[in-house]
Amino acid sequence: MSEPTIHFYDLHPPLTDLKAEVLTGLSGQPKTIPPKFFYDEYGSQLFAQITELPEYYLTRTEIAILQEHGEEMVSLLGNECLLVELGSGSSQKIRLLLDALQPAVYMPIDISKKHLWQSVQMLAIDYPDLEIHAVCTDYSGQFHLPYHPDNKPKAAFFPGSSIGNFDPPHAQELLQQVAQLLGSDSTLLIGVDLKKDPQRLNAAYNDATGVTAAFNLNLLTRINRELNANFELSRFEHQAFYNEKPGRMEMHLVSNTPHEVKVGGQTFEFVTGENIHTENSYKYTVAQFQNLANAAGLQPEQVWIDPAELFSVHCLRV
Ligand code: AVI
Repeated sequence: MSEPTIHFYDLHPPLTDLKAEVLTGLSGQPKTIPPKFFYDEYGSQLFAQITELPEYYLTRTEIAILQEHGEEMVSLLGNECLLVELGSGSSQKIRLLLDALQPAVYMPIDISKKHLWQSVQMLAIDYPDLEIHAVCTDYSGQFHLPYHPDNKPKAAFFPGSSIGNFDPPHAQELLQQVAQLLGSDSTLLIGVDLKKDPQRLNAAYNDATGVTAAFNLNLLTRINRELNANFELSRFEHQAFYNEKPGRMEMHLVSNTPHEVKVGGQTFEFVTGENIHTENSYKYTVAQFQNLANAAGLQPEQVWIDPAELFSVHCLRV
C-alpha cells in the first residue's frame, strides 16, 4: 500500500474578534450577532444533528443529487483535476465526489485547524493514493492557492447552501473571489437551496425536537462563557420564519421579558418582544442564482435539481 501524502499549509487566519463583533452587534438597532459564531464545539455538533433532522431536507437532498448525477458532474469537472473544497466540514459529501471524480489532488480549505487536521487524517486512511494539500484559512477572505499545478484543471466544491448565509452583494463578491482564486477555465460546483413553499422552509428551521432552537440559543451560552456575560437562556425564545420580500429564512432570539444583560463590561437593555437577529439563509430560484453567478463573471453551465424541486446544484464555469 502506498503512503498517503498530506501537505498542510497554515495561512494563520486572523482570529475573529468575538468581543468586538458581539458588542458592535448588540449596540445596533435591531441587535444582531453574526452567524459565524454558532460554530463552537457544541454548535458544530448541533449543526451536524440538524443535517440529520427529518425536517431539514437540505443535506440529504444535496447528497441525493450528487449520487444521481455524479457521472455527468465528472464529465464537466474533468478527471485528474485539482479539487478544492471551500469550508470542508461535510466529509460525507466530499467522499461521494472523490469516488466519482478520482481527482489527482484534493485541497480542503477550512478555518478550523483542528477539524481540518482531523478530517484529512481520516481521509488519508480511506484514500491512500490521494495527494492532499490542506489549507487552514478563511475561505471568505483574500488568499492564493499555496499549491498551483498548471497542468491540472481546477474545480471547487462549495456545498450545503452555505452561500445562502451571505447577503446577495456579499455572495456575489465571494463568487468573484473564488473565480479569481481558481483562475480561468476552472469550474465551481455549488449547492444552493431553492425557493419553495414557506411552510416547508419554516418547518426546516423550527424542527419538532428543538435542535435548531438549541443551536440558536447556544450562541448565548458561548457568549456567557467566552465574554463573561450573563444571558439567561430562559428569557429568550428561538424564532425562525421565511421573509418573503428578501427571500430568506431569518433566525432571531426574542426576549420574553424586559431585562438587562451584561456583556464584556457593557450593559444592554431588552424590552419584551425585542429580538437579536442571528442568521439569514437566502433561497434562490435557479434563474436568480444564475443571474447572481453571471454578475460575478461566472457562466452557468449546468444545474441539477431533485424531483421535488427542493435543492439545486449548479456547475459554473470561470
Ligand atoms: C450552514 N447553513 C447553510 C445552514 C442554513 O440552513 O442556513 C445553517 C442553519 N441554520 C439553521 N439551520 C441550519
